[in-house]
Amino acid sequence: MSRFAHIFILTGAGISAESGLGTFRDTGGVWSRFSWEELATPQGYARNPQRVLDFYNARRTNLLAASPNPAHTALARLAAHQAAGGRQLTLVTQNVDDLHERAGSPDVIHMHGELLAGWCVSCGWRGHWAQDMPKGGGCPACGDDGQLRPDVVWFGEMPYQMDLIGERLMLADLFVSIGTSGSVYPAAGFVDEARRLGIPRVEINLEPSDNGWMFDRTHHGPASTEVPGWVDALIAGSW
Ligand code: BJW
Repeated sequence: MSRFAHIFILTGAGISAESGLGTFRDTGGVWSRFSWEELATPQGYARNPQRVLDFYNARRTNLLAASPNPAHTALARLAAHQAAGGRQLTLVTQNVDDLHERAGSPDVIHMHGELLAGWCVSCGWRGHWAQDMPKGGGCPACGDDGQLRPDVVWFGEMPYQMDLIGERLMLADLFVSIGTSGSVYPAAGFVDEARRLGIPRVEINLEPSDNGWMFDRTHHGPASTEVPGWVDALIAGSW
């Protein structure tokens, strides 16, 4: 049985890499092929909405064809184990995909938004959006006057649910980071906050991340094998 009352897990693009969704900063990653300034900032969207919508329409199509891998499934199993023992697991993801939910994880906190959600910059409507996003119109609330954008968090925008995330981190007794380079703030600062709070810290990543030295324990390798192995060990009473 897990010895932890409240496990806080932060995931990044690396956990979905083996599901066929690209990471951002690895060799051949999304930001080596596309300009983040043009595609992931409000200024880039204002300059050329169609270019941004095309980029996210293609990524939405890829996501709909992808499936959760054993790392997603293992975290859902761990959440069920924690709940069965009256303990807690907070899962915060930087990913805009829905693979944690499809694997069965409950209450996922998407701090960088969701690819399968739209936001009308004209009237403020937000909701589920699984098809291509058109330029001009298309908003279910304000119709032709609307202009939809993906409900994702771009550079310079405030990540979602930061107050809730801060509260959950304060209550945690284990911090785990999986598949993130640790280079985008504020998520990159969570491990330092956990360190300040005296919470034990585990990193699972293909290779040491930018802030890998801040972790007490590290597991280096592909998430699809490292995460299930670590979950088995945790449930057996280790960490
Ligand atoms: C595997 C694997 C396998 C591979 N198995 N592992 C200067 C200093 C400090 C901060 C700033 C600064 N200048 C600007 C800032 C702020 C800025 C920022 O941090 N910039 C940095 C780049 C410097 N941050 C922001 O603007 C954020 N907002 C903000 O700060 O508001 C103010 C605020 C302050 C304080 C509190 C609250 C608010 C917003 C950031 C928004 C990021 N948006 C994106 C795009 C989302 C939509 C989309 O998907 O298109 O989010 S960018 C992109 O990066 C995406 C990701 O969620 C995010 C993090 O990437 P991630 O997940 O770490 O991926 P990678 O590719 O970097 O790493 C993958 C890892 O996996 C690697 O380590 C691999 O080794 C590993 N891996 N295969 C296991 N099989």
